[in-house]
Amino acid sequence: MTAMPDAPSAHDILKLNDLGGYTVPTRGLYPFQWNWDAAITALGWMAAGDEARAWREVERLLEGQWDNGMVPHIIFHGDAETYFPGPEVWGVQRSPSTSAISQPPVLASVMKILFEEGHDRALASEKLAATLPAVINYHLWFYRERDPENTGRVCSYHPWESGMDNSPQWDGPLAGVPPVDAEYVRRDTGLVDPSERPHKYEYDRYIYLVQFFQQNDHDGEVLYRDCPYRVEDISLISILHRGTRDLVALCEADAAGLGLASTHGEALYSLKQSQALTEQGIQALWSEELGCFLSHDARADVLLEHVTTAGMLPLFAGLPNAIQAERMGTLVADWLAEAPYGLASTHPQSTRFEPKRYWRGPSWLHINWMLAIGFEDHGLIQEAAQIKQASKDCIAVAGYYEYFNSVTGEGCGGRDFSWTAAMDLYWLNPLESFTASKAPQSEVETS
Ligand code: 9WN
Repeated sequence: MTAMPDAPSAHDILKLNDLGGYTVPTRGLYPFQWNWDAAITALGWMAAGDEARAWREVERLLEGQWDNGMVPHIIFHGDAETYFPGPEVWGVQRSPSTSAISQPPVLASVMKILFEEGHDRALASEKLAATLPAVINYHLWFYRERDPENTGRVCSYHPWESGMDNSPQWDGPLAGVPPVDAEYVRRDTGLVDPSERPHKYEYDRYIYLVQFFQQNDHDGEVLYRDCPYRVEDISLISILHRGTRDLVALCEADAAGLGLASTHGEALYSLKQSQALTEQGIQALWSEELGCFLSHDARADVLLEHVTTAGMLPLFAGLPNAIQAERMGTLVADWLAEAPYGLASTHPQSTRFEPKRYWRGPSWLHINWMLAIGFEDHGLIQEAAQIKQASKDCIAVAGYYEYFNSVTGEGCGGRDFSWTAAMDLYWLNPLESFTASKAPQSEVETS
């Protein structure tokens, strides 16, 4: 709940950003539907009392799914001049046009929540049955295409695929990517303060990769072999793992009476094998010295030694053992002491910490939500509560911005932002009408 007088409410923001079944993250800066934004925003629609609209968000996102199962990171449902790179730069020939990479698949975990907490049971069962097969294919695609060697650690081909675009984690691997050999005009820096955005150095390489995908016809085998950027991304691995656990649980509990476990038996078997691989493979990414998990540059075979919120996301997936979870818990107090409007995306003691530059230090509330769930799942209740309070403080100071300066609480990036509004509605300050109407009887057990 924001303290700003006359500011639009969180629900108003969702309505303002609604372009007809899909919600743009914010007007102008991001005029299309983004993958993990859409999932988080669906929670907001449900919490605002519009369950049908929440499921519609999911359906519209799945309109962008490729035949191979990938759900892209951007779905270009309409035209817009205010974003670069748009559909013509990605060059994907399908309708609706899309980008050619994905994003952290928090969708399955969100669908489990929509299903469990929605009180229109008939709607929940109908929509789950209609959308779940596509999401199963999406997860199968991730493991098949992005971990062909069965390491248990899927990789990403672009910093945008992590959703944490200019995180210090990617500095090393991005240095191995050549700059694009063409002129281009960015739109973002004309719309928000450039000191809150990535540098040209990074954009030159982001765009090189976009061209590289196109030049190689998006061929999975070629990209795995030749893409100059290939990173085992700890947040992607963790969010995928949690999502797979939630998918399997939804099918096996058969709470909707849809017989999903038998219809998708083979797929579930394969997903469970992938889960087992990740449970083993993740340990290669633990840093005993830093006390958190790390991403890994698969091309250079180097662990990326930066303490970031990404490195704590294995908690969300139930991947750390009890000792590792405790170690991560001990980081939180210091982290918040130096950057109280946390949790800062990069640890404030890092030499690369920049409190207002995008993923190099600001706080992002959907990440906080996943971390709070993760700490709570591991019995670290106090850490979860601290992260939740810090998130409330961000909104109280600045309102519904895209992200927040973790030292001052100042709002950064786009304003009237969908996922921040959604996190307020669903997690931080739910309306009484929503909490009173939850349907606890439908909860599905996750093992
Ligand atoms: C590139 C929409 C997206 C988020 C990402 C965030 C930012 C895009 C950009 O905006 O990325 O995908 O152009 O900066 O980093 O996490 O999904 O909100």
